[in-house]
Amino acid sequence: MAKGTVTQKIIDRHVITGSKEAGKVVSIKIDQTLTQDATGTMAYLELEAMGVNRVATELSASYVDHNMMQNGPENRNDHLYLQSIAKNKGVAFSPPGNGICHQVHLERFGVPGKTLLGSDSHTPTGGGIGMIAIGAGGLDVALAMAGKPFRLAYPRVIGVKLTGKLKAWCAAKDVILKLLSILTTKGNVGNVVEYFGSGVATLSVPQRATITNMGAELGVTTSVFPSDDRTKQFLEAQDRGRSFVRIEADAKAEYDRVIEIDLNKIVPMAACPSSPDNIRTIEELSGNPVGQVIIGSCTNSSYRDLAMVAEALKGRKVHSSVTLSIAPGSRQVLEMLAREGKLADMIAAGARILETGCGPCIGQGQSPAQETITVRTFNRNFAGRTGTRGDQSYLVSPESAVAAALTGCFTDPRKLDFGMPQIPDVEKFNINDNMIIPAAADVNSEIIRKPTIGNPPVNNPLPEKIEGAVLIKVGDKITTDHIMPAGIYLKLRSNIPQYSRVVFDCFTEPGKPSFAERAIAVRDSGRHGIIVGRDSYGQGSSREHAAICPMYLGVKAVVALAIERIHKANLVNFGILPLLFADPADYDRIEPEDQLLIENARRQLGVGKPMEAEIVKSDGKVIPVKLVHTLSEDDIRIILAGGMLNC
Ligand code: MIC
Ligand code: SF4
Repeated sequence: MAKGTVTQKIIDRHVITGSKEAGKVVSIKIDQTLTQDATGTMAYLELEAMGVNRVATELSASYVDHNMMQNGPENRNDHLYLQSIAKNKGVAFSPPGNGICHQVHLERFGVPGKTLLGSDSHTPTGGGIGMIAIGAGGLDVALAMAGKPFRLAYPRVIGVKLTGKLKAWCAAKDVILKLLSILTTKGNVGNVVEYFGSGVATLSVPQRATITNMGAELGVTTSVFPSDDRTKQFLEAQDRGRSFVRIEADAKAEYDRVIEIDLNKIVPMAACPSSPDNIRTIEELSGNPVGQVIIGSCTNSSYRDLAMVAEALKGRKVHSSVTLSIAPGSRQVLEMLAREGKLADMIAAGARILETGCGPCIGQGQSPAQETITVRTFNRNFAGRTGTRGDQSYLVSPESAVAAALTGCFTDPRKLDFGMPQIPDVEKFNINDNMIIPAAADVNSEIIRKPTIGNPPVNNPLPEKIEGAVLIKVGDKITTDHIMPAGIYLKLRSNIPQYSRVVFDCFTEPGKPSFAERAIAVRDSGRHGIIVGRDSYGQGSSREHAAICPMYLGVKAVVALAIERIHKANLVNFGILPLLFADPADYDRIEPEDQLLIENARRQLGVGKPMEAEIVKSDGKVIPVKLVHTLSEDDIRIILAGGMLNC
């Protein structure tokens, strides 16, 4: 078992209940929370439903960065609600235009050694300054704001030993792509990735934050770097030197597993369609024509990244067969680029400058043409996430992205005919917090709630007999983007009845009833919906809508071979049973439209207890199956009640 790690030092100081043994459930105190608008509206509605007057954390911040297209009134209605509820409950508010939650939080609020829970899966970005920063569903974040501890499996710690130093044009993004090629996106639940070794000091905070950010794609609980001199320098440059605390692993720290990465050997890489772990080198891809390049997202839109891009573009021209779009991660980044003339260099080279925010990363505009390659500095390339069906989305570093933008094809940036621009650590960032509304609870202030904002739906207690109908059977690595698409539907996040219509939209065949239509027919017949998944079901985002909307449609259980951490927690929170086939071969025995019957479901549900069920085929044949789960006593209590809002 790991010993003396940064992970344990921080978690142990926050444990409230439970035993500090890998895999055992512990509850920890949460110091800070963050929400973003696409998950935040529901989270604050849930907070209201809990009757909380004022948040109980050291700091809670609410960001608007996802839903900013304002196509119709929904987005702005959400913003007004979020701003007013922030004022009412004592939450700091970062309005649209101020930047992506993770980037702004790192710059202005994050504190080494603290715990941060965010209703966004890329919250681990905070691990770049030595926080234990965890992504969760909105309801868990609402509970943390209410002062309740957060429950998690005490983690195993994977130590990633970094040695050497990155060579020119080889980037922090390539380090995390390398790790994704080793660990892949599945099978890592319950682990924290912790970086150590002599290579750590060679990486700046923005580089570390790129690595911890995209660590989310590994499916781990979080990723963390020590808080050291580079962290101190970063915080001082943000005029927040007083927040610095040194946190380093013991010299003799032990890890549950060690992976060594020699930074000298890192080369430019890409995650190929349509999974962040489908890794190839840029050299292997070189020469393939590229139609679009986008630089931005919470992974790669820091001042360091965009200043490097600006200098590479300076005096050059974007290739005529490519469009290059750039979305700075925060207003701080944008303002600095503008003041230093770097923005002008980007514009002069032909870049299209986008608003600071998530934008194309979550399918808000800039969808690529069909059968063309899009190259992005983002962290996810799940099929269709760009807004184009059959998209070919490649994830790369800003270094490789700018090389593609200048040449019109995949080009190993080391082959460019100029040297990599060197961007030294910033000595003083441009500090301008004038858009942030600081936290000050005014419990009598008006909460603005326009008609597009509905109530969080409530569920019924778990029935004694689950008369399940298999609504869908899907394969491995189904992401929450498959379950609940974002893009043009993102604006429906505050309206569950409407958003529910597009559950599993990507699997709807033309002319055939949608998942929602089938689910409603089953629900109306008094039976229950069942989803069958395979390995690593529910990867990716923290969106609790991937549980709320199926729940609203009458789904009572997800049965799979493995279910990812955040999604499993969301299923529990909304009263859906996350079950696993005890015998993986049963996955092959069950088909869509089969019945899955679980008699005495309430009585059968116990910690570590398998459940007996029956598959009933359309010809009446009955196959007994054993279902297992990893539910704790608390989880079971919540599920029996029909979800957390009934507890
Ligand atoms: C994402 O990157 O998929 C998102 C959009 O930021 C999500 C949150 C959401 O769906 O609102 C995430 O990463 O958790
Ligand atoms: Fe926004 Fe993309 Fe980051 Fe999600 S991954 S928070 S959509 S920038």
